[in-house]
Amino acid sequence: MANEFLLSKWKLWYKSLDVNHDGKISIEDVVESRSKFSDLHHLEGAKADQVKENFSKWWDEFVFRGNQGEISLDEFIGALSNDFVKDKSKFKAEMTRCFNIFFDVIDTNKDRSISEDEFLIAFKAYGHENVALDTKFFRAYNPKDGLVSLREIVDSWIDFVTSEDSSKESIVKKAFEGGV
Ligand SMILES: [Ca+2]
Ligand SMILES: [Ca+2]
Repeated sequence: MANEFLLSKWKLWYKSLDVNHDGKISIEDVVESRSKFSDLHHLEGAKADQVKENFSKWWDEFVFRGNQGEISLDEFIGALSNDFVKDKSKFKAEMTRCFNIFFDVIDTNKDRSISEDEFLIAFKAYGHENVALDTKFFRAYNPKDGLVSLREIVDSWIDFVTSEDSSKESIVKKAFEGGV
């Protein structure tokens, strides 16, 4: 069993993926996030199709985890718990892949860093509409010249979903608890 600290972060993660705020994660959240993301980036044609495919694949593999088009909080926590308990280093490797892929999509100009614009668009697309809170979240990474390296952001998320060490400050946890 994962400790309370990690369980509480998985709950925050689940909530953060409920794009349409109806209390559960379903295919509707996938559809809404990918279409908002494409709209906000003004993507059309092949580029929009690519994003659609990337988003769907990511949700299927890392969120639905074998469930069909809907996953409850209990199922989500149960699936993460299982994998975590079975093999922690494999779980960490899987979560590394998860956020490498996620932020690779968010980094639309492919400069291996995340700008405030890219960050705000991503969070808006995922239903986090409070721009002031999203901006505060981004700035907690102490951007240099307006940019945060992909590595730093990805590492903060891997830590968020895998670390049982409650003594370490988590930018992601703090942001979600602050209402992002
Ligand atoms: Ca939902
Ligand atoms: Ca970028």
